[in-house]
Amino acid sequence: MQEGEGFSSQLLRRFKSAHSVVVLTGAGVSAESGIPTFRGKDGLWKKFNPQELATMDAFKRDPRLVWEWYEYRRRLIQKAQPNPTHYAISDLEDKFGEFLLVTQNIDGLHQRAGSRRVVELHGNIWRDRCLRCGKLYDYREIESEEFPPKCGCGGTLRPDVVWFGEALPQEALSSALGAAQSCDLFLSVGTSALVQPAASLPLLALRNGAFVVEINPEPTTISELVNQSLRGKAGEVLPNLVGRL
Ligand code: BJW
Ligand code: ZN
Repeated sequence: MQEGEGFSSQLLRRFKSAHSVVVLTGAGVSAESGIPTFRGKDGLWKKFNPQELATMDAFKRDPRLVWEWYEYRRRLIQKAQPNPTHYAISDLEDKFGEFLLVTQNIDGLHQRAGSRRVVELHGNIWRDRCLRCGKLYDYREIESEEFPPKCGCGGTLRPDVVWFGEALPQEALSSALGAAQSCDLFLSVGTSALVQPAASLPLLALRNGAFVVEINPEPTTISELVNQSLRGKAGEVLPNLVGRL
């Protein structure tokens, strides 16, 4: 286990020789931008019950409540700026022949930091989808005066994010699975690795011979399984590591 400056020579060697790299990110990456994580001591879900808010059943039962929760989170995200971790990941992209950023985050901060090859596993909070016809809307272009807003077809709009019990976007998931299977270096940053199927990606990479590195201030379900678990805040560890490459 290394922190800050003290990266092992094996770790640096693996990074320097890697050709194909996958980075998986979770809410911890945006924590240093002021966006609360889901679980953990300051997690969103200490205050809000996910079963009441992040499921289709909840939305059917009380769409206004769920919309208000997303409106609250959009306000938080709108005020937030990408942090040094987002920029370090964007810099990493240029250093390798093959690179894929797989994010569970719905906040769009990676793209704002310049990342281009990004797969969003759990959707994006700035997009809405009609429950009736499936039409996608940029949140900022919604003209409906109703709340919750309606599509031109009369259907109710929902945030285009993935709730519990829902399938992940097929193309995003298959790109992520393919990249995890064929990469030689896999970096898991700021995720508790509790939510499936994203949580299986580092293990899939490991099984296929990749060197797997985790960055997290707390131990997670995969810490004991990966090749190196770097215990620290992503914003302190990752820019430092990228600066050494
Ligand atoms: C730092 C830091 C710093 C802090 N630096 N780090 C039993 C077994 C297996 C699976 C299941 C099961 N029961 C149910 C399931 C399935 C379920 C699941 O996995 N549940 C588990 C909780 C058990 N999964 C699903 O339902 C998925 N769909 C599915 O399985 O479909 C099957 C299907 C197939 C075909 C047809 C139909 C269905 C969907 C999962 C969707 C998850 N959605 C959410 C909400 C998105 C929208 C929204 O934001 O509102 O996604 S849940 C929430 O968790 C969100 C996140 O993306 C996701 C992951 O959380 P993440 O990112 O790891 O955050 P945290 O808070 O957990 O962790 C933060 C970490 O950061 C911590 O470790 C901190 O220490 C660390 N940290 N500061 C670095 N500065
Ligand atoms: Zn519609």
